[in-house]
This record gives sequence, structure tokens and C-alpha cells, in this order.
Amino acid sequence: MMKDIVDLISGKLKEDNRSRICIVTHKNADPDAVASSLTAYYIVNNLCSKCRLTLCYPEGIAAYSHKILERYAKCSGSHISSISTSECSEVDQNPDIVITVDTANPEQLGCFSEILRHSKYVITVDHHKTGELKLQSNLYVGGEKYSSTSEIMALILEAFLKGKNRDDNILPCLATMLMSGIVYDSRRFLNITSKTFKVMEILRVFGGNYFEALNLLEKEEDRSQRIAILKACQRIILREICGFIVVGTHIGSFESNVARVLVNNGADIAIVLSDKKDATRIALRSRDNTVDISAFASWLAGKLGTGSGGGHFNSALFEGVLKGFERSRDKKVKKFLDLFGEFCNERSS
Ligand SMILES: [Mn+2]
Repeated sequence: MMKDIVDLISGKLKEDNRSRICIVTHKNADPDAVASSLTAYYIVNNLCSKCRLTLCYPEGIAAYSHKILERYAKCSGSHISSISTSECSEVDQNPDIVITVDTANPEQLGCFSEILRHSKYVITVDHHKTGELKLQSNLYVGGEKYSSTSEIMALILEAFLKGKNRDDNILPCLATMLMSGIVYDSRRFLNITSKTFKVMEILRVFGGNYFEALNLLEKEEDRSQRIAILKACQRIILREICGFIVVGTHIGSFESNVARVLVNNGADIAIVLSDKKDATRIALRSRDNTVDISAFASWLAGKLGTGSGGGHFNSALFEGVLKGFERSRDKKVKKFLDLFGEFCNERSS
């Protein structure tokens, strides 16, 4: 099946071997997104050496993804900065092909969602719950049956390499990064699929080094992140809704980390609001076997008639411009706790 996809893509590239191609991830690219984008780069670059390729990281990559990018620059010998950008203005506005990785909704692409609309052909590789991007793409690869986009990219890489000479010093490096992507997105193998371990073995055979993959994910606990978590805890509003322990709070940044900490420490549901420059982002988490929090995220978008929401069963994101809300963030958080109550009652009735 992945072989068909590789054939399709190489056929597409043969049509016009001077294509301008933009490979783009979601905002604040995590290790899964970065490893996947670099693998896509490697494959496309091998299929079409004359194509003009750009790696696009909307609003830059996450702090904890830097190690992966640096590692790649080292083993590929190429300067990542010369092939990657976080600025839409630096990219051809009408690329022939856009490849999106690890993203379900165009909003997650930031300003690159505009470029998407002007491109002739869109390929989406993703493992999130199906979103708007699947509908907008000419070719969709993936689905929720994969632990991570890295898992999908590893299978595409395997299909691509079939019958090829594997004597390539970038390959072991790429395999290690994909391992990091899988470890990261599966939360160290808590969320796996039937293919996860098989894929890890494939990557090992390609020269991937598991211990190095773990090392690439290690980071010094960031001081500002620790302060953010503590501040968010100070502002907690605790409620019992539908029999669940629901915790709401707000913070300027690190909202996803805060939400994770809250659920790991006793909350069934965490709702963490963060006002950004031009929208409000709400990180949502639920404890295993409680509530499909991605359903709440998309319910919110419908209920409020603004923004978009989606994600996974235990982890989701809502992002939108809130209208008619009080300015006080505490009041906003309370409003979202009320909304969760409404959602919960609708479900159980
Ligand atoms: Mn992912």
C-alpha cells in the first residue's frame, strides 16, 4: 500500500521535474513533526533532484525539537537554515506541490494555510483525527491507526528504499530521528498501535539508534516552563462536573505542558486557556477512559461559532477568536468550565 503511494508521488514528480515544493508542519513543530518533515525532504529530494524544496516551520519549531534539527544538519552535512524557513514571505506563494505533515487542520499551518490554497497539488501525511486538511488534499496518507506521523513516514521510507542501495550515511540518522518522533508522540509507548513495535524494528534495521533517539528528546527542565506550571497551579479553579474532577486555569505559554501536568496529578479533565496575540488557545486533556476531549474541542467550535478544535481522545486543542467573553481570564476559564458542563450534560442525556 505504501509502495503505491511512493509510486504515485514519484509519478507526480516526473510530470514536472522542476516543481517548487513546500513541506510544511504544524505550528511550533514537535519532534514527530520535525522528524517527519525531514524524512519527507529526504525522499522527495531523492526522487527529484531538480525540484526546489523548502521546509516550512510556521512560527518556528518547539524548543525541544532543536536537538533533532541540529543532529540532522550534522549528519546530512547540509545547513538546515538554507532549506528551512518559518516566514511565509520567503516561500513561493504558488508552489506546485505542498506536503503537510502531522497536521489535521489548516489553521495549524499559520500563514502557510494561504499558500496551501494556491498550490496545484496537496499531499497530507497525518495521524490525527481526520480534519479539514484531508478534504483539501489530493492525496491523504495515514489516519488514527498510526501512533505518530513518524510511524507513517517510516513505512513510506521503507517502501521508498525497497530495492535501493541503502549505503547512505543519512539513513541511520533519519531512522534515529523517526524513533524519537515515535517515542515522543506515543508518550514513550503508552499510546501504541499494532504497528508501532514493528516500525521500531524496521528503523533499527535502517541503522536507527534507540538510545540516541531517547537522548535527542532529553532536555533540561526549562526554568520559564517550571514557573508557568506553578503559576497555572496557583490559578486553578476546581469543579466536579458529571462526576469528573475538572480543573481550569490560564497561562501565557506552555499551556499544553500545564494541561498534561494537571491530568498526571489527579484531574480527570484539564482546561488550560492561553490568550495569544490574535486568538485564544485552549489546551485540553482528559485522563484515560474518561471523556473524548477532542469531541469537546470540536463541540466548542460549533457552540461558539468560531475557531476550530480537534485532536485525540485524551489530548486536544481549541483555537479561536472569542467574541462576547468577559476580559477577565478567570471569568473566561469559568465560562469554559460551564461550557464543559453543558457538553457533558448533552452527552449523558
Ligand atoms: Mn504527531
